[in-house]
Amino acid sequence: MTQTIIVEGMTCEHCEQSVEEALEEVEGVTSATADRDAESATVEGSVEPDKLVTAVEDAGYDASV
Ligand code: 9UX
Repeated sequence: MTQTIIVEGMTCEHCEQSVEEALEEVEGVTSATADRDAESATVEGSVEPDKLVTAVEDAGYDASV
C-alpha cells in the first residue's frame, strides 16, 4: 500500500534524507521517499497515517495527512 503525506519545512536534500530515515524507522514501513519540491513524502507499507505524521514531526518538520 502506498500513502502520501504532506511534509512542510524541507529545504535541502539532507532534509529529505532525514524525513525518509524517520519514516523508514516506523514499524510497517518498507520504504519512504521525500520530495521537498512537492512538499510531500510517499511511503510504502502497512501503517497508520498518524504514526507517519508523528515520526516526521519528531524529526523536526511539519506533517499532515
Ligand atoms: Mo541543511 Mo536541510 O541544515 O534543513 S539539512 S537545510
